[in-house]
Amino acid sequence: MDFQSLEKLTAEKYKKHASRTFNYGTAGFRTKADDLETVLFRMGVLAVVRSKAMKAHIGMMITASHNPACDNGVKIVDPRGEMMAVAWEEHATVLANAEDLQLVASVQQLLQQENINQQQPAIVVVGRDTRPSSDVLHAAAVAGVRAVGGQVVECGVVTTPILHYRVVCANDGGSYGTPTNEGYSKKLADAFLKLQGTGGSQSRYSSELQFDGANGVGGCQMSIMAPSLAAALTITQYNDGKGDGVLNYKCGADHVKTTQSWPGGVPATAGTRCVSVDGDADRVIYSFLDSNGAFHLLDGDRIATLIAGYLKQLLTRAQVSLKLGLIQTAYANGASTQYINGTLGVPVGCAKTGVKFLHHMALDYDIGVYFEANGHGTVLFSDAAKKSIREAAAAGNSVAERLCSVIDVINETVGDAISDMLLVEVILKEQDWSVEDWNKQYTDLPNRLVKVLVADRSVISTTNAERSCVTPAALQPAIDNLLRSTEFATANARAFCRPSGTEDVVRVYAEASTRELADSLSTKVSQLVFDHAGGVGARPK
Ligand code: NG1
Ligand code: ZN
Repeated sequence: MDFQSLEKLTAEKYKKHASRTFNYGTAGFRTKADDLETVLFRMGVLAVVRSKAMKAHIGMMITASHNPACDNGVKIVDPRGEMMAVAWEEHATVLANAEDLQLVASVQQLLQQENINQQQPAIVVVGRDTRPSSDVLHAAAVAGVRAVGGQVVECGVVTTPILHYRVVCANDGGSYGTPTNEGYSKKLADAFLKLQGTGGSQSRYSSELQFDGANGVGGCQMSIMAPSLAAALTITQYNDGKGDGVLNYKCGADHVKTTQSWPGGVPATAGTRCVSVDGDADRVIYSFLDSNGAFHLLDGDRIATLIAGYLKQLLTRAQVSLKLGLIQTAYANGASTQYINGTLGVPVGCAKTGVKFLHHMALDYDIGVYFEANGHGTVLFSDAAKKSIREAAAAGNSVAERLCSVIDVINETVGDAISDMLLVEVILKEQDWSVEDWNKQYTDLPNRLVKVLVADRSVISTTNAERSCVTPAALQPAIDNLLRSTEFATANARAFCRPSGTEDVVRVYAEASTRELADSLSTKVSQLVFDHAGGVGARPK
């Protein structure tokens, strides 16, 4: 490798900002866009090194997902579509923080440490969202890749799931799908239309829906795909990014889920499904207003249970024996876990927050459904599972044939709002369910998710998939005490706290049988966190 160009660009164009430390967290680097140009340049370099190490195409997605429009970020995607291996997060952090004059030495050290063949060609697949800062950051990333002799495959402005899809297709010679944006749209739309057929005599299901694009790239992608879905789905788009609406502002999946309210910019039409995606379209949330105008949320837990229940039904009907399981996090509503175990009879596991942990646990099953409550999730099919389903289909089993199309409509490479939406629509139509019917399957426990500011969130450490605190030592006993008190002991109450991996806050989650109790529990646990873990500012009340 030749480092002249890297040295020159570092000295002249991509000088490091003084006095800022960057940390590659759960979602890569994510912060105010103004601070990120140098980081993106360096991540271009890192992606080249990772590509040489893996002898494969590596992905790079420039986005800050559901964060405000002024933020941005970057995630590196490994060859099979997973988040970059945890061991390399530290390498990314080291490169991002190296002094300008030390950068080349840091890269050389990494090459040596990982025993990388420098002659190995490197290819980086790059995508970006619609943020105002994404173009400049994209230019910096590409400059970084090229500075050390890497080749760039441009995806343009795409959703995060398209970028993951493109990385996977580029590495497997196209067997997962054609490695282009059009290839992605066509694969999903074809599978969807095949599953929906034409017409049908549904009395409860309606093919009409409202789509809230969060004023981001999900809106753009839906504009591309809606015409090809039109035979089976009447989509009216809002917050599609074409007007003057601001990205993620009072709309989109994160807003709807966290505020538990109807998205701005979407007409309040009773009984119509509203599908909200986040700023990079890897999360999806459904909601609707009933005839009294009351708001109802159908979140990731609800989507996961719908999908798991449906897959179980198909496997039984197809008489294909495969191990199906569902993975949630501690944030899953207790009522959904109860429903999965009790009513659906599907085994359920709990993973730490962060897609990579859910993904990993889902691999324990032949068919692993994983979803975060916030609407990020997908389904993974093992190679053996695909083989037995395909063999059954080839032998004339029509349910297995349907399962093959279900596999094709799913984006296994990462959580994908549009793919998940299409699958939900397939299931609702096949069950002939209205959105109210879907909502009736179980009743969510009222819950509250709040943030507590502390001086140093790393004083909190957790165990048991983040459901119990280990340190500060007195915190968990205090929470347990509270949960044992007469007020909460018989109220189906549950609460936990953990340091966020993406924001400088501690998150507190509480649920209980009534809204009042859930709110009161969340306040009381927040006060315990504040008192035991060095709260700053005003004590929660
Ligand atoms: P943190 O900030 O670690 O809670 C949030 C989400 C995660 C995940 C990541 C990545 C919640 C409670 N947490 O993580 O589920 O989506 O962001 O974007 O929703
Ligand atoms: Zn996202």
